[in-house]
Amino acid sequence: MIHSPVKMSNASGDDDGDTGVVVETRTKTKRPPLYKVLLLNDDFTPMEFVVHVLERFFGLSHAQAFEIMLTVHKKGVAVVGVFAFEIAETKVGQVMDFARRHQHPLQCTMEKE
Ligand code: TYC
Repeated sequence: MIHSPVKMSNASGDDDGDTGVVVETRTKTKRPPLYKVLLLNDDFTPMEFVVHVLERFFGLSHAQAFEIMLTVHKKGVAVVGVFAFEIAETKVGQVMDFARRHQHPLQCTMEKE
């Protein structure tokens, strides 16, 4: 016997409940807010210490670190980097801790971009 490819309606109640309505969903992917990490100038922290901090905790080259240190020294403040909240928080903590352990008054803060 040959079966013909015909979709059969029936009255036997085996309907799958699919009404055929397609509901499209839009996935809203909000990027997480970013935070600027700022380094502040003071009159006491040695320049070499600041350069070391920038190399150590922000992965900057010596030249980049020196440049940012000089910007802070001349202008009072500079953005060192921009990160997600937890990363920024960790870096601020690492810098503050390191400065305190070496008895330097270096200040590092963060603010929402
Ligand atoms: N002003 C400091 C000095 O003359 C150097 C310095 C630079 C300190 C940057 C802090 O974030 C800073 N020794």
